[in-house]
Amino acid sequence: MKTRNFIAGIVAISFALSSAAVMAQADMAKGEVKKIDESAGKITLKHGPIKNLDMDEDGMTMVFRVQDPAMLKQVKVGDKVQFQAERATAGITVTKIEKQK
Ligand SMILES: [Cu+2]
Repeated sequence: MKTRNFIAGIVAISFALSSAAVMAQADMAKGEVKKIDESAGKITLKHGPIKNLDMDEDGMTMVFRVQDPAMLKQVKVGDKVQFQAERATAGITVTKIEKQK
């Protein structure tokens, strides 16, 4: 009986983890790289809605800071990307970016 509860617990945990991963994925905003400024650590993205920033409009172009300048090496102008951004004191900052698959 104890073993069965343990297994049920594992199943519940892995289910919770996988749905959290799905939610994180759904939180990614879509965009297109318009400009990269490595020396300033900035990227210009034409982006779709960004739910966590209360940006609902589609096709808005704006400049973002990047959390880590190395992120700018992962993408190039013209790439379609998905990304996460947060409001920080220094400005809106991209915390994660990857090419759209
Ligand atoms: Cu915007």
